[in-house]
Amino acid sequence: MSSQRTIRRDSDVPLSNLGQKELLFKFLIIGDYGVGKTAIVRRYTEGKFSSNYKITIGADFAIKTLDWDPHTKINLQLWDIAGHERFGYMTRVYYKYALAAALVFDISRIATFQSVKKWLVDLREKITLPDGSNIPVVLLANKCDIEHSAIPNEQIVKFCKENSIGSWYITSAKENVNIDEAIRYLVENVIKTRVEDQIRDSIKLRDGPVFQEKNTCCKI
Ligand SMILES: Nc1nc2c(ncn2[C@@H]2O[C@H](COP(=O)(O)OP(=O)(O)OP(=O)(O)O)[C@@H](O)[C@H]2O)c(=O)[nH]1
Ligand SMILES: [Mg+2]
Repeated sequence: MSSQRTIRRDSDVPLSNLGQKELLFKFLIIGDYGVGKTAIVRRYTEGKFSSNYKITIGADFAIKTLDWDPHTKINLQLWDIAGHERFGYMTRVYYKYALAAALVFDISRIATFQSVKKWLVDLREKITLPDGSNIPVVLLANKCDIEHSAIPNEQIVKFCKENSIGSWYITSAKENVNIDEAIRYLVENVIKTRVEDQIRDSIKLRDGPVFQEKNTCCKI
């Protein structure tokens, strides 16, 4: 039996009568266990927070639709990846087709900041954009609402610079601090890259050789 499955990736679906584009973006939320990944996804997609800790097994995902501009609708898929090491062997499967990632640590647990590098290396080893470049990453220092012996901002800034992380935010899923802003940063980044790609492709097309259409037919 032969069947062909088309995988939709970051695709453009015209909404027929409105002349609108509908895009699908897959984003990853990664970082050590207990740092607040599920809480961030829940805050962003449902506007809710719970102080109960329920470990994520494998991965989970939630969708939020954004009316980005009058011509563009974005279906944002947030993949909430389990932080516990025992699920680590599965990450390659979950990372597939992701366009961006939020890397989270718990500002009150320094060990979770020390793990950020490991998560980043693992991510970049396993996924690149079709042109070979790294996917955009934002770093989130979560749980800023609780008492913490702070990791100095300079240390975080330095880490981002040394590891080509575009931006970082101090966040709280509990008190809804900077969650929307951080995700928005990633969406803007992905859109910017798409536009640059389109411009580059159109330049390539204009510079490329001109093929004359021939009257050919294909036999299979
Ligand atoms: N005070 C405070 N607690 C938070 C915040 N975000 C998450 N938590 C709490 O931290 C605990 C762990 O949060 P989760 O979102 O389940 O952590 P996770 O990163 O998804 O953990 P895994 O699924 O095991 O990888 C829960 O008890 C949350 O309520 C926050 O911003 N502030
Ligand atoms: Mg979780």
